[in-house]
Amino acid sequence: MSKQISIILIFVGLFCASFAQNFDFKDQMRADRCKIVQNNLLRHTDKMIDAYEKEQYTRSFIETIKMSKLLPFVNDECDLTLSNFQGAESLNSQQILSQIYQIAKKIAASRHNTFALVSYGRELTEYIQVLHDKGLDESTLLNTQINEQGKRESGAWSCVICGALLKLGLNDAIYKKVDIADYMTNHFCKLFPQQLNGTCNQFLKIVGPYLVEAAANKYNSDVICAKIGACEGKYLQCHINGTSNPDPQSSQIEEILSQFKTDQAVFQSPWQWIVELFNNFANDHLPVVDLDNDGFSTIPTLRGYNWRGYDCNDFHKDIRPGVKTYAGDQTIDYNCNGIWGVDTVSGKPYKEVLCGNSEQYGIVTMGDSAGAHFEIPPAYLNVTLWNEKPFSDILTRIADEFDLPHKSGTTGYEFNQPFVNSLYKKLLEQNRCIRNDYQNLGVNGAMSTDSLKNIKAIRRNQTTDYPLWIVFELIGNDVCDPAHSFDAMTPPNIFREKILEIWNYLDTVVPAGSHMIIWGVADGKILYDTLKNKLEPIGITYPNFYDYLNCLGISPCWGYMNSNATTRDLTADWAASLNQVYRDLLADPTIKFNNFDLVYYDLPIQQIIDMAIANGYTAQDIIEPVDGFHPSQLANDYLADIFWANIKRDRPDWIPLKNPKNNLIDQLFGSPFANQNTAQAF
Ligand SMILES: [Ca+2]
Ligand SMILES: [Ca+2]
Ligand SMILES: [Ca+2]
Repeated sequence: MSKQISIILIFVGLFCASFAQNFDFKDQMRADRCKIVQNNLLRHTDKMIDAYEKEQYTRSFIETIKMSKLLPFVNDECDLTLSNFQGAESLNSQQILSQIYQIAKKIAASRHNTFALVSYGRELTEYIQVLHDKGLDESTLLNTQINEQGKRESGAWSCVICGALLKLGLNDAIYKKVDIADYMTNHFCKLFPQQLNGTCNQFLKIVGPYLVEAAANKYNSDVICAKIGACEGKYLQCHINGTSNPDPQSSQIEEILSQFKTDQAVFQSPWQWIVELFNNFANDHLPVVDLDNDGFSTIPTLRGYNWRGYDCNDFHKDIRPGVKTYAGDQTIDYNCNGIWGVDTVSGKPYKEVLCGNSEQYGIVTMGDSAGAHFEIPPAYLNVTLWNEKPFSDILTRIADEFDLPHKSGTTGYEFNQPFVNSLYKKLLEQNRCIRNDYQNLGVNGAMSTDSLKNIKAIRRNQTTDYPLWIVFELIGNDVCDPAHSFDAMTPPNIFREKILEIWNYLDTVVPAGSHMIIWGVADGKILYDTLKNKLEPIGITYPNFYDYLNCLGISPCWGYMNSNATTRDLTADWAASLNQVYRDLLADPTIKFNNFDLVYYDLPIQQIIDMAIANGYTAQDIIEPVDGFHPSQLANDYLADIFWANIKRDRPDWIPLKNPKNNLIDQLFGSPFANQNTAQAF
């Protein structure tokens, strides 16, 4: 038996011991919950053993942490928290500590290391303390090289994040009128949530002296990032401070760099821990906390109910949003719409009395970051707007992949927030019975060639569930990603093939009578025209910002976010050729699906701008200010109105009739438009 398996068994033993200790639960429900957790854990342990045998230690360790971290009630009821690792210490087992140390070392050696370090920095710091107490040397933990693959993939990101954060840090120090050394010691880590402090301090211990020295020598952020190794090779040519404000000669950078390299003892890429903040960790885009495995969750983030309707019973897979029929519906809210029980007057179930013959559609969004509503908060980048904790919500933001599906124009449900309006809201206004029936499958960076996998995360049963409105949108990545060259854009014939593949798959999973609304690929020329003379929140012009991201090779849309007019025009032509594929498909009488029909629209950017101006806003207000690319909150608001009006005009039969019982439902079960938390049907 390998050491790794032994440690897993020890963990399992500890977990089981904690179950044993808590076995005197008075509440049977709690015991049931713990049992489910235990089963999940055992299932998970099998996966872990498997992973260990394949030597994928780090992922499985992170998953274990996730598993124990992300079951909120478990912390109280089953005592399955990470403190069990600390329990290992109380057993006084040098062997266990040594194993934790080994695993931690492997985490440090992998490209996933910094995700673990950042997200669980506090715990890891505790481990390090324990290791230290046990006479083990923490420096070995830190003195591990990031593997080559990780470096290659993240080189540009480490450079931009270093550049941006350092520019911000230096701006902030100047703004606060504090000495840079004092700033790094006393302010920098406090900008982040407390959970990150341990990691941040560890990190500063390593790079802090270099930052202070560099700042004292009045190097700008580009030079400092080169000096500490965050920017290397070709990325040394990219300057966030713009070409009009040239950095010291590159030979000087090289000299500094070579000096740094001889000093450098620890991290190869010290900014790696922040780089990883931006990597998606939920690769399958399914809820992380989902005990009954029905695809719906009880927590908002990590693909939970910010993305898909709230699971009103996470211990029963047949109880979830969207279900049409279920035996025993008189006593159970089996479809989580908040409506259940029996009408005492008629003696019939409320489901029948209030929702009976009404027309019901769930809504699902399929596509990219625009559908998921990507946003980097502008306040992150403007030090004059910083409060004591400008990044206080960064963990939540990360846990939602920097998306705001709960505020999107398709599945948004936080109706009490400014400019939150959605097609889900429109459907809900027609019929309260669809409450909670939404799914947002948007994935940042998605394009036609990789979307089938994302879309398989849909949870719909063709026989037991209501039909869907499907918003199908891939508005940019096929002409934007990934290699910043026309050669990397999706050719129309491949686009056609991939779209058909996705639609054919959907025909096998969506209930009959569903409808699909297609948004075309954006003509993004308008972005540059609108923003060319404006300042990006970090304090440089958009053309400078675009050139910087293009230089690094990480622009979200090289073709449109480009100071070269010919490149922008050719990109728009390419987008038009892909939209022609949609038109041809819809015009072809041989392309038919059994379970849904389709309608296509160009993305109405000009119409959104016209609406913004008519309402006293500017064209700039419809674009996310930080990335200068995505539709803003205001644009999401208008998109919902525009597409609802389009469907009403062109496909009036798709609009469900207004349920005459809406007011009665609001009286009996509460209005979805009245409560703070409108996701939960309680
Ligand atoms: Ca569930
Ligand atoms: Ca459920
Ligand atoms: Ca119900």
